[in-house]
Amino acid sequence: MSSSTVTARRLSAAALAAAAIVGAVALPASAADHARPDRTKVEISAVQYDSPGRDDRSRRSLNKEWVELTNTSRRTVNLDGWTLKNEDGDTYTFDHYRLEGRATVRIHTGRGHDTDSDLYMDRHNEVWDNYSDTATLRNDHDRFVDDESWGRHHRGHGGRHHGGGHHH
Ligand SMILES: [Ca+2]
Ligand SMILES: [Ca+2]
Repeated sequence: MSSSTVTARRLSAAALAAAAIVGAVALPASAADHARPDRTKVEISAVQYDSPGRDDRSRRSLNKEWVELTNTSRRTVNLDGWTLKNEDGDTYTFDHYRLEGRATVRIHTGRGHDTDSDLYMDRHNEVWDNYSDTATLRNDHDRFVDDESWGRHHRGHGGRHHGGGHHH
């Protein structure tokens, strides 16, 4: 195999996955190009797209619909200006929020008071489709960071992502 394969192995799995999804990120042409292995590592770690129980658009129901982001690095990441978007283009923009190293934040759909561990979109309608949707996270330069799909878009990597929903 060529030397680019060796270089590729040094990239983290996350970086490779991101590169595969955007499809536009070129791997280093030579070993002289650094692979920048220490990029910020914030990922969508969980999605509860189907709020448990009846979806009645109440604040309580909307806030049981959420997305969690985890900072897998040790360093605090400033999420100011980052966006979280659904397939319809409904967008939540982070406002002066800093996610500490190894920390997880839950972004609820409904109204509420933001804390270090919980943020609220203040929406009056659900944002994540129960059947099929994609949550996409982009940074303040509108660059792809991570996404998570479910339903018919599911890319088939093992178990299903049923947001804690139980069938009755
Ligand atoms: Ca939903
Ligand atoms: Ca439900």
